[in-house]
Amino acid sequence: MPRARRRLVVVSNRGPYRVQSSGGRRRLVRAAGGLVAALDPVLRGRGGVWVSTGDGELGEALEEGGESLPYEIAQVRLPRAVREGFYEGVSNAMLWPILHSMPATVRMSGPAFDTYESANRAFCDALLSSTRAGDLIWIHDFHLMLMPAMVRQQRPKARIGWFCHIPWPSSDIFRILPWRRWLLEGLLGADLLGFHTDAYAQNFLRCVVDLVPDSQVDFSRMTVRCGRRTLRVVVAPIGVPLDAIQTMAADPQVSADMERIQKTVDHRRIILGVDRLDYTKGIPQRLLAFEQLLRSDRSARNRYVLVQIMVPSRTDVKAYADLKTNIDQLVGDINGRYASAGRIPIQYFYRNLPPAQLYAHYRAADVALVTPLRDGMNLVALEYVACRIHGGGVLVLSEFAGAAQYLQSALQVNPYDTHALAQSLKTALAMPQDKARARMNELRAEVHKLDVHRWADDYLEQLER
Ligand code: GDG
Repeated sequence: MPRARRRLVVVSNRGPYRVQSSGGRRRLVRAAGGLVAALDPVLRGRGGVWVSTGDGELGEALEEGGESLPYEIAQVRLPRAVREGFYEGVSNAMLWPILHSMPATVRMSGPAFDTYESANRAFCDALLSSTRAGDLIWIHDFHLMLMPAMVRQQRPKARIGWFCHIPWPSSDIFRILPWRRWLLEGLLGADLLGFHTDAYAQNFLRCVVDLVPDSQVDFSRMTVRCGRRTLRVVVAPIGVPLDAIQTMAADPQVSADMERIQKTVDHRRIILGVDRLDYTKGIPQRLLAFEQLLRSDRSARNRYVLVQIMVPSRTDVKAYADLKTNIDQLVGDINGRYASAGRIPIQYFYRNLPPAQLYAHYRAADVALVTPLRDGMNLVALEYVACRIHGGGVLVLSEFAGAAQYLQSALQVNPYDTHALAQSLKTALAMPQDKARARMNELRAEVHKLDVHRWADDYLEQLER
């Protein structure tokens, strides 16, 4: 008889839903971003608990009835000063740029690291009080790197996994962090550490060799021995919920929306960008490449439109506010110079669209332009492919996204090279239908392999083993 499955406990900084109140009614809205997009379907399918920060409002809304979730929610309340230091001061201002190999954007603040530790401790306490021995604990992302060792100390026999949703840099870059060793030792409390690509996993192992002297690393087995414990490092590329996306994309309402979108842009061919507003996503680079296309070919403005969907993100952080201003100016400038009566070259949304509308855009787009300067995986690239249920469409993909390792049939580009990016865009737009279809079929086979449920099942199976 198969063993009963252990209960799954997911831990992440951001929770899956926030509560939106309007007209005296409360509604759950799913949080934007790749981590939630990946894990919500997993917990919906398998049940369990999600531990995250929150102010208790979500719990109240669920108790009130009306809406329900097929899994439990446990929330960690952080005092404001801790939350700011941990989230903005350390996670966003230091860890995010270092792990994305962009050290020039780092803002160091010494004392804030105390708040990172306090926050990890608060997560650990909440986890221990809302779970029992025997649960499978799966901690996510760079906000919670100290937590595996903290949990290990309290529950020596627990099964603890950690997954890195973003890239892992070379040891030369990682060592810029003053608390580098402390962070690594925090992670070494886990049993299984997951990364999207082999390069990230190898970088991590190299960091351990260089910075944690009393550990033993085996690169070919991908194990680290520390004291009497051995932990494993695995390459586990995340995917998307393929069946659910395809079903939704085929919905008649989505088809109607797709036609409406095409009509709104006067049946120009659509180039699509979808991102959380972030300086890692290469949004200005994309706009400049589109501008170059408009400049080099006078008829382009009558034939093509760039639809850019941008979800607000980290709006309190200065680097993000500055980026927003920069993008607004670029869009305004390009539209001002290249618009003709009734035809605006860039259609720009700065808001979170409902999934059905997002999928209608993926279906309407002739080209998806995914140009991150660096990105752990990039789910937008996978979602575009998943939505192409009738085939066709061209994916232009940055070679610096983790997804590029797996989506070899995309048109791969270096987003720093504006000229090359503009050339790839031209190639994508000029690609003969049969060639585009053949490439898209290959991409669809890859995205099929990267299904998010399989990703979670494989990872959790290895964690339980
Ligand atoms: C991190 C890593 C890694 C975007 N606009 C709307 C919307 N979105 C959704 C997309 C997609 C998600 O947000 C973005 O995911 P990404 O993977 O592209 O990027 P990050 O948020 O940076 O995610 C990344 C990921 O974690 C998973 O491990 O791939 O590398 O940085 O799902 O669809 N969703 C809705 N409306 C929008 O307007 N509903």
